[in-house]
Amino acid sequence: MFFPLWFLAASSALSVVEAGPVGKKSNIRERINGFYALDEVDLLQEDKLKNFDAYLAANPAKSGCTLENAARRLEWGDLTVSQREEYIAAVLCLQSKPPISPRDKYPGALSRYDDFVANHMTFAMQLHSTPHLLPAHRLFIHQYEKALREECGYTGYQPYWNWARYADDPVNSAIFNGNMSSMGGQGLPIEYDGVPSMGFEPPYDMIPPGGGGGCVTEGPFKKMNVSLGPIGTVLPDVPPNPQADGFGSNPRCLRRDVNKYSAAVTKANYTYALITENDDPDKFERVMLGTPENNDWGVHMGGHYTIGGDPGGDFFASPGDPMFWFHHGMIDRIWWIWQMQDPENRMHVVPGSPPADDIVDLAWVAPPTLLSDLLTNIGGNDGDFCYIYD
Ligand SMILES: *[C@@H]1O[C@H](CO)[C@@H](O)[C@H](O)[C@H]1NC(C)=O
Ligand SMILES: *[C@@H]1O[C@H](CO)[C@@H](O)[C@H](O)[C@H]1NC(C)=O
Ligand SMILES: *[C@@H]1O[C@H](CO)[C@@H](O)[C@H](O)[C@H]1NC(C)=O
Ligand SMILES: [Cu+2]
Repeated sequence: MFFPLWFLAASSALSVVEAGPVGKKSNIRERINGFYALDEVDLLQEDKLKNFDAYLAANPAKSGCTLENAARRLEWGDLTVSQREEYIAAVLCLQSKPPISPRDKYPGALSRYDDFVANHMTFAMQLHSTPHLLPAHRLFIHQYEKALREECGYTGYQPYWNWARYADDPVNSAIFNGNMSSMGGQGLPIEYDGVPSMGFEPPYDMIPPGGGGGCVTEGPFKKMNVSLGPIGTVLPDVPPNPQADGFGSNPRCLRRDVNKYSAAVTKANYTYALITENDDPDKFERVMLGTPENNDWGVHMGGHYTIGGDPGGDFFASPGDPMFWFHHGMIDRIWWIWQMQDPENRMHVVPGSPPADDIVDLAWVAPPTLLSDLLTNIGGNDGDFCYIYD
């Protein structure tokens, strides 16, 4: 099966900017980074936080979660090298623990890490449906973060990937440069045609190859076993899964095509326009997922194919690349900034207006949860959500 387009398959600056004196946020940035300037989306977030603060004062979370006591998910480039190493060690730990997903159905899930991949493959359609896309991924990331912390002793929170910081040269970034405190490098170069984008007009009908596509041979994940899938691979020569459903054991290397052409649509001006120009929730989601009529891939596809490869470019098995969580963290962050522009009206809406009793059920990853309780990061999920992006 070939699913080059995420949404079709689901059917449906570097000048230094003075960070304002907005609470701890700017202090944290100044303390640990001093390297990356805030971009227009960062500044929008800072500005809208004031709005959100006032909203929370009038509508406090029952759980007692506040902006002050919320966990802070940091951008990868704002972590210290030792914080990055701690995170990486936790991911490797999860990849070394035995799985809990049903053994008979998922023989290819070789680790606790793979449990999450198998889950995404199983629930791909519901995870990506409107209205589930944003809230269900929020829950999915949260459970992953929890597993890193509770099962592998990680003391931080899930980092996110502000695509814009690295979009000009992702291969040489703190995320993908391949050193031992990066999330692994570019794949070895292979010959392939790139990723076809059905429904788009030339030259946007193809994401050109980014110079990789083969095995990742540098960094902490060079020995990683990708086992589940492929189901919807975008690369040649990925060995087929022994089971038709993709759940058989198929150990192979992690492959990537870290891709600046795809990254070009994730620069800050695209994300800023997405957040500020789409008041209607349905339109916000649609523009995020890509609009063929405008030949715009959308930041969601842009980020996925900046990673590309196997399983990163596979609609079903994409969480098998450890960068998945960073990308969907950024998507979650964008949703939150969109909400903060008008919290009175946006903290309780989601694209597609689901019925009040709509349930998100991720089986072994999380207990069944009311979708309407997943719409706020401050006190949602019965109080279990209490985090912000910094
Ligand atoms: C890896 O590269 C990043 C970004 O250039 C750098 O900050 C970090 O110190 C490097 N880590 C190691 C272990 O060399
Ligand atoms: C990958 O899988 C092979 C075959 O199952 C196994 O021998 C090897 O130890 C695994 N490597 C890692 C890093 O888990
Ligand atoms: C973002 O900026 C680039 C030029 O740097 C421009 O080509 C592109 O159209 C802009 N995108 C949006 C959505 O404004
Ligand atoms: Cu997904």
